[in-house]
Amino acid sequence: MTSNQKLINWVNEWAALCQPEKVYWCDGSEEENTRLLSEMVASGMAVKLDEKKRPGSYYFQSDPSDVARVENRTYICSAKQEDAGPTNNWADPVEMKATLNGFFKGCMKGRTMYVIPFSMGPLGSDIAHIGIEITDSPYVVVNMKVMTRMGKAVLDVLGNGEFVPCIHSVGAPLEPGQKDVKWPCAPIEDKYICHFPDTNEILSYGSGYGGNALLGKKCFALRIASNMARRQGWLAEHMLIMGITNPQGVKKYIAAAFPSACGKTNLAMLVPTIPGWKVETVGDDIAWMKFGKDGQLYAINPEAGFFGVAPFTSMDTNPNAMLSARANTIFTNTGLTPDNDIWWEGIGYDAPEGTITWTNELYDKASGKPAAHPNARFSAPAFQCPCIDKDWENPTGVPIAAILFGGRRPGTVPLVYQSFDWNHGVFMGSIVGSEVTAAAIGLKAGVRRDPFAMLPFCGYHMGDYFGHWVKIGESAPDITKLPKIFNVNWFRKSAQGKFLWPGYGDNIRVLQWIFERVTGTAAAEETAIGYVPKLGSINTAGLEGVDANMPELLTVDKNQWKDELDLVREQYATFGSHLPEELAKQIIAIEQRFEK
Ligand code: TSX
Ligand code: MN
Repeated sequence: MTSNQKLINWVNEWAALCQPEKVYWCDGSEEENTRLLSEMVASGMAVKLDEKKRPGSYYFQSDPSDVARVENRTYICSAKQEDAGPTNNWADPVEMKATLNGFFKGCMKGRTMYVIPFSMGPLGSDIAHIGIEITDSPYVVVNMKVMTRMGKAVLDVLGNGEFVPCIHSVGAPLEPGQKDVKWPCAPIEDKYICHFPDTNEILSYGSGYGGNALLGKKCFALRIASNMARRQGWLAEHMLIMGITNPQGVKKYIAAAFPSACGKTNLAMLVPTIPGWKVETVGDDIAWMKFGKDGQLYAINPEAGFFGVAPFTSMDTNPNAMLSARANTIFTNTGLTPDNDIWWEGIGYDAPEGTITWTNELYDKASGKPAAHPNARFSAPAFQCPCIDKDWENPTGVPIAAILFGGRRPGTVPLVYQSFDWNHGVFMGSIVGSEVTAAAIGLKAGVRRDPFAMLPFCGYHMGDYFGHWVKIGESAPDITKLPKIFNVNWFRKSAQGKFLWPGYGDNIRVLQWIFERVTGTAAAEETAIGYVPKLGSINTAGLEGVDANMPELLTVDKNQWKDELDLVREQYATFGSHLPEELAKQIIAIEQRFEK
């Protein structure tokens, strides 16, 4: 299927080490996909869902120990520890390779080694990159088919070119005659998710779940790509991309970064509540951005599907996600209904009698045990999204007019504000944080900082990453064409603990203000922290009771911000000499503006 000798040699070397029963090169065809899915149904790993209710769709339950990304087993193996920074686990690349060699030796015994050629980004796009994933998990193959452009066409584009080598094993060899389990994986202490930024390699052992196993996504498109982007002068970001069209038919694209549990996928597919406005989706998770010849920043979505959190996705909260997952979708760790459909908490209707939980028990609401794991997922093809943008596969990308940051902030942070300039916007990205409840993480409740929503995904020193953003501003071909930068907060609460903003589809009202700041017509008040909407400049027509909340939603309180800046100083101290002085200066500038 390929004459790429480097690729052939590499596959042969890994086959010799892993000792699979056979090696299979994936062609990416429908026939291949259906065959693998049927084999998994036959082996008991998958359940085919009802063909009428959920055509072409399948259900999986993972091992109860293998349900999410494992950050404490995730490593950046750069030559120097300092380059990984204080927020990543580091391991020496030579030592880690030796350790992994021990684990990978014979790890695919009794299994098939699948070779998956995939493209992150539209095939042949200047912004796209090719990877090859070797895996012993057919579940990974069918997920990569949804989440990436995969198969023979990728090898044709690759030719004798470069690829990012991605090696994955569930870490569960089979002895002759040994019966396989439903979801093979290794115990937590044997799991390793390792990135080698100096050689662009990814090695993942022991987990079959999500970002640990679908190596194109977080491992490649963020951790490795952030290193490539740093070297080559572009941006690999944890951002959704959406198009917004106003009633006059003018269209602007924005990119937006949020920490987890802020409703990023909901925003990417928002259904506007004000007449005449339209939102279209380019991507819901990752953006790769490069300057075009015209000096504009262009973004592509490197993915081809949505790997969305299922619980609390409903026809009310996100109809476009529900409709994306109406067919040809893989569901993992949701509940399963007796008529072979899926169910989860917050889907919008009661669980049918006889629903089975993700741990394969009869669902009993009274037990308090949920039917779906909180991190249960759907893998749905992006082209099935009713609001997918017509340019979502445009190899040139889409021009980005604005970049948004946000988080769950019950206090301090206004509904929306705009940065004074690029570096002030970089500062806004660097201080992103989100309220976490004590119950959710078993720690003290409070703001968890997640700069640029990249803390778990930046493949190098976070301080250097801030520096890269500063440099992007400096290297811009035309600074007047740089995206304008905003921070949004849908989650501000009253003293009584009530959300002040309706959120969801009404967020279009905030997007309208942002849109009109970009086009130059919306009114703003200059405050110490940035441009805040002038009272009355957010469109609240038709909303009841919100006008009364607007002053509080837009308040910038000097004392709250003093506390905030103290916390930012603490956070910045952890980056040591890697923190760009341009950012340290921003704190002082804000304090000075408060004193004016
Ligand atoms: O996704 C959310 N978005 C973004 C939507 C485009 N959520 C869910 C967050 C968890 C994934 C939100 N929750 C949003 C929001 O804008 N806002 C809120 C908070 C909220 C919750 C319920 C109400 C209002 C705000 N209910 C009523 O006002 C009746
Ligand atoms: Mn994400």
